[in-house]
Amino acid sequence: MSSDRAKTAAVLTGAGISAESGLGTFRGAGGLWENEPVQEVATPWGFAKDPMKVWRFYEMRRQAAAKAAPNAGHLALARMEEALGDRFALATQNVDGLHHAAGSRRVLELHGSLWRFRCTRCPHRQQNRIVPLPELPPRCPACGEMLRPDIVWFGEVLPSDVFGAAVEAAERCALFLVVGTSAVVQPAASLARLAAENGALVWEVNPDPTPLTGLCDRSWQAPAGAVMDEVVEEALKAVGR
Ligand code: BV8
Ligand code: ZN
Repeated sequence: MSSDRAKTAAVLTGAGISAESGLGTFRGAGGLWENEPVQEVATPWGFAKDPMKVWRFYEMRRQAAAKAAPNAGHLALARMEEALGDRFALATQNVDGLHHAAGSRRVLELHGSLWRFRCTRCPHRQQNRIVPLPELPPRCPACGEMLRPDIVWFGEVLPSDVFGAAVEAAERCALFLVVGTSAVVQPAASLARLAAENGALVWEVNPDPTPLTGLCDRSWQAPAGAVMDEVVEEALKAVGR
């Protein structure tokens, strides 16, 4: 490992890190996808077919996320950023905003955010934390057209600047942490393999095994909230505070 690589750490999180904040994960028992077929609520064609169904799904998620507080897992990662500064990068697949709420300042939101809308016709974008929304679907203040959640649905490309930054962080890091993701969604899940191919240590935190577990140098088969303080301490030792 060359000297400049010994300095940086990168993290990829998924729905599992928000589980202990009371937010549903997608796959697995009671998951979000169990009640709502993905095709109908998390794809552009589902939105085109029945925008109100999609808006009700996201309104329900906004209402749940508005009541959720960051847990020890989110807080540990905010402390890790504090300790490492720009030698740290956090990419999340989550759209709930809980990393920001925990104090993380630079969060690469690979799949967008529940708290941002964009217009389906003009360039208007907005932050929107109004819960509940007074009307569904929300309308564009600039052109009157329907707004959509600023979220990356299946079949849509990830924001290239955000994903590009995550790729760069994965390529240059000495340590890559994967926390709370089933590692089935691409291209986010590929970041861990990319880090490993570039010589990084890969550590995983997940109560269940995933397709990445085999390539990990260390794994904690435990809930993130219970072990992230220890994982962060070990990580800071591994990359040097
Ligand atoms: C793209 C936004 C292409 C919505 C999400 C066929 C057709 C079309 C596309 C594809 C296809 N086949 C493959 C693809 C690619 C597709 C894909 O990967 N599909 C998978 C399912 C096979 N990917 C895409 O479509 C991506 N775009 O490829 O574009 C393209 C290319 C060029 C040009 C045009 C197009 C877009 C992917 C993004 C989709 N949007 N979310 C929303 O959030 O509402 S993905 C969705 O899954 C969420 O973002 C979520 O974050 C993500 C991953 O899920 P996880 O976070 O891992 O959550 P999950 O429930 O799965 O797992 C939770 C884990 O936590 C479990 O392992 C559990 O054990 C663990 N856990 C539980 N409790 C805890 C815990 N861990 C720690 N602590 C705990 N307490
Ligand atoms: Zn508009």
